[in-house]
Amino acid sequence: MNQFLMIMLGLSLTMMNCHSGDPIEAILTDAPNVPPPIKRNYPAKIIAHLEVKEVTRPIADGVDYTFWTFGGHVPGKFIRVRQGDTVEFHLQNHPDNKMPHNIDLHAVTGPGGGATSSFTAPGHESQFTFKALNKGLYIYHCATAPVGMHVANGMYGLILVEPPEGLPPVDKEYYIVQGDFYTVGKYREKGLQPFDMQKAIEENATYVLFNGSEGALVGDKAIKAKVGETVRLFIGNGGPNLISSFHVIGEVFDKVFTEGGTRYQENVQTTLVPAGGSAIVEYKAEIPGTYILVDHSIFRAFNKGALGMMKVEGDENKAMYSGKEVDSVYLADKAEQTQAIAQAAAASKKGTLTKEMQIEAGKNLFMGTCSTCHQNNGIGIPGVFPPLANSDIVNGWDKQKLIAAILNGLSGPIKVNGRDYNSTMPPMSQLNDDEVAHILTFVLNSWENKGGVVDTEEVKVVREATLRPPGAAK
Ligand code: HEC
Ligand SMILES: [Cu+2]
Repeated sequence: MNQFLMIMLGLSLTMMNCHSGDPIEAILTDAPNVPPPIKRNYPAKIIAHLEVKEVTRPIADGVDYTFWTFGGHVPGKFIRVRQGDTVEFHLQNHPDNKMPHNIDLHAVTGPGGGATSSFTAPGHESQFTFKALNKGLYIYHCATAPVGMHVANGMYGLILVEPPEGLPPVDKEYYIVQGDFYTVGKYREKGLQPFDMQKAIEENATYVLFNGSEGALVGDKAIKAKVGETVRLFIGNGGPNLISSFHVIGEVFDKVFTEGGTRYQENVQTTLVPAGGSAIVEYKAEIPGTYILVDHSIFRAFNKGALGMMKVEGDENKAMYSGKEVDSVYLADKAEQTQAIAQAAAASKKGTLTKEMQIEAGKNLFMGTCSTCHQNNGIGIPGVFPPLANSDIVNGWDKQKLIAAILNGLSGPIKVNGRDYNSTMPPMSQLNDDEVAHILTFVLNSWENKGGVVDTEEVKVVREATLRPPGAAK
């Protein structure tokens, strides 16, 4: 063989091993959206541009937080490549940012997963290239000191390295990442909340959230599917601290690619997603309704925000699920509830809160908090839970005493409307000052009670002036 032919052969072999065609600009998406499946049957050169932006946006209704993000949102943009692709990565640090940042992609084999090559000051751009050697679903995150703080501020996202043959087709794919957040103020305490380093060190999360804000996957932002469709969730956990027990109430996962790896487990109820790890979850939507996504470390779902929704539309299947009895207050009306509460929170921040808004928010808070004992209509259960409707206590006690009863609980003998009770109402000081004010305003204006308004300041004063029993929230 002559030399020329040898060279030609060598060249074409290199081309085959490496990649063919022009470089492709990666399609990146914001959660819960996922870039389209890769249809290529050859490895390519991929160019990815990811811009770090430090942004202030709501973490909960009426509560703002300054997030550091890969692309403007938490989680960062979803990156989808094919095993064998060569990725030319551009990390851009927006000139308005205050901090230097970098990126560690768990899909990268190489020092720091790219972090050592991507340290970028504000107004600069770094570039490095890696080959996607291993298939799987990987977290990426910032690894600039203090690393914990960068991660706690929302600097993480997912990169999927598809197997060469692609993933089996499904009808719907979604992108969800859990993260824990640490604010100086309590859960839902309004205003711009700074990061709390001490709470982060103690792993005492104020918020545990899907996709970076309470309600990111609730109401009309719920993920959707139709009866009969197959659903694939790309789940990540950015941490920085907590492990997720990811569960969808009312679904069994047909397949879980545990830890985002190659093998799947079948028929799983709850899957562990490590901090800095992932899982791919697949199931078929079979019964219409609203399904609640939670971290099954359940206080996180009810008291820290780790709650999302999937809405399934389509025909009932009575053989599989009768669809009768249960309904009540469980969680199904969370969407409506959040809306009224959000409205009141926003208005109170602007100083435009009205009694009507308080009553509406208070009603929604009452349902699910107080109604479990005092019943939806406030009449209680004779001999067990006293009535709030037309109650001589509600109408006789002053506001301070009512507020104190909610914050600190009540026990011992009490006569309500001529009937004796001697039981215990637990302290509900986990409710914030707004919430207590709304609930009491609702109670005072319902069921023939005397009317009136309780405002946040009055609750605050009582909270400061009275003692919580041991074990109650502050
Ligand atoms: C776990 C059950 C339970 C929950 C939840 C509960 N209560 Fe009570 N509540 C009681 C009991 C029991 C008493 C009577 C306590 C006693 O015997 O001393 C009571 C008493 C009261 C009273 C004084 C008596 C009356 O009937 O007027 C008020 C006011 C009241 N609760 C309001 C509330 C409000 C508002 C909420 C929601 C924030 C709430 N409660 C949640 C069990 C509960
Ligand atoms: Cu950073």
